[in-house]
Amino acid sequence: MKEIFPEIPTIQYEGPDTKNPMAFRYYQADRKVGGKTMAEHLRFSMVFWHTMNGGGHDPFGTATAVRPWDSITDPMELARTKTRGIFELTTKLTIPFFCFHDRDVAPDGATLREANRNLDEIVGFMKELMQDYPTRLLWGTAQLFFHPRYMNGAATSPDPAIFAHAAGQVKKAMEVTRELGGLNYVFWGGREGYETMLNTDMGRELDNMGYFLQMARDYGKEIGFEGQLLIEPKPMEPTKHQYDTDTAAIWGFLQEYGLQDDFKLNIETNHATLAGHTIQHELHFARVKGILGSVDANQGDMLLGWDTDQFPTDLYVTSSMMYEILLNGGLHTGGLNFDAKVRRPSWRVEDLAQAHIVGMDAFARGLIAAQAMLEDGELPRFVEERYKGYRSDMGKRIADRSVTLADLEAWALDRTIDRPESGRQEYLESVVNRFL
Ligand code: XUL
Ligand code: CO
Repeated sequence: MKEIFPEIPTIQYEGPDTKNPMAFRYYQADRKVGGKTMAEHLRFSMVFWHTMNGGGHDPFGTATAVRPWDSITDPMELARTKTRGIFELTTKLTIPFFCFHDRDVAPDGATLREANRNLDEIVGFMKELMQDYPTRLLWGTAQLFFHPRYMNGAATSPDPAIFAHAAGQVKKAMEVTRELGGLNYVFWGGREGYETMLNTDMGRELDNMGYFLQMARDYGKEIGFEGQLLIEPKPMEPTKHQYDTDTAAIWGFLQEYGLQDDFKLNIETNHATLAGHTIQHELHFARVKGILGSVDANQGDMLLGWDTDQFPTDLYVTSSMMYEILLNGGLHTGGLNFDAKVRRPSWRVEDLAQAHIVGMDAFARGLIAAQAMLEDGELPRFVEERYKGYRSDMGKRIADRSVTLADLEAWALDRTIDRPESGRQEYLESVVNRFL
């Protein structure tokens, strides 16, 4: 078969001193870190939408990227070529997984039936490619935000015809994800939110979204989909306010609609920062609640207030992420999915490969650093020690939930209480820097 990306070689590990931009400096798939290989820890994934479809468009300009399929005009031939492209590129980069939205792999249709027919053809082709390439499906999802019908959301649209269309679309997307052996299925409410309170019945919209997800959960069970269902938080963009704002908001939503046993979260770095959190905050919250499912790995620009979806290169951030992931016992069925796009001026195919390489190396270094922090033990010990009061005396009784306000008042009435131990943040930051 003729290569689609002849300019991209199979990427190999050459070590930290290499000057070769088409080699890994830190990512060594079979290197063991704390008992598991890097490949087992990191479970990288490539996205179809940015990597195959992204052209570098922005609100001020058309595509800048030069791609091998630029001269293809037939939509199905184009879809097949890009599909072959993602299998080839993941394999050359030794990325084991990919992710897609239904409408970014196959052309839409005038009706749902027509769109399903296009999707079936591409899914059949993906199944053939899976025989020749090692690439597997991390997750599938339905794209419920591009077509004008979804301008007010899908499950939260004021129009029931649109709710129904979206439900049919999700049903099909779940079926093909199962057919392809997908390990997870993602719900990101593209426009599940509102632009103005003046025209919005928020209570109804939230209830509809809860019902929509209950139906999807039940249908997954009905068809024997064994993958993990994931919701992806994002506070804004494209709508002004999105209901799946952050991990804490989704945690509450899952409880209210009885979804807490069936859903986990797909947490994205740039979405965390848009919500005013660090990604470590989001991963930590999900971890302690038992709902850390998977990660969309990218980074934003701290000077820009939108979802820039840059490739992750910040070692301080990747270390903090891997720290939480190690404490979570790994990502299980999830992965580190590069939901990231190259910058508009990075128009070459080589830039696509190099963007993934730097991202993979950044997480390999983050993993090494996080494992070293945990083995050293000073950081976890500090936290353990900070709460030691809850292991004895009055603290233990509070921890055992065996006191009343009156008991505590009696205990506190005649004691002089000054201040707790120093938090020592600056010192702890110096400990982190020892490992970077
Ligand atoms: C959008 C985003 C989506 C989801 C999948 O910001 O992250 O691409 O990951 O729908
Ligand atoms: Co994402």
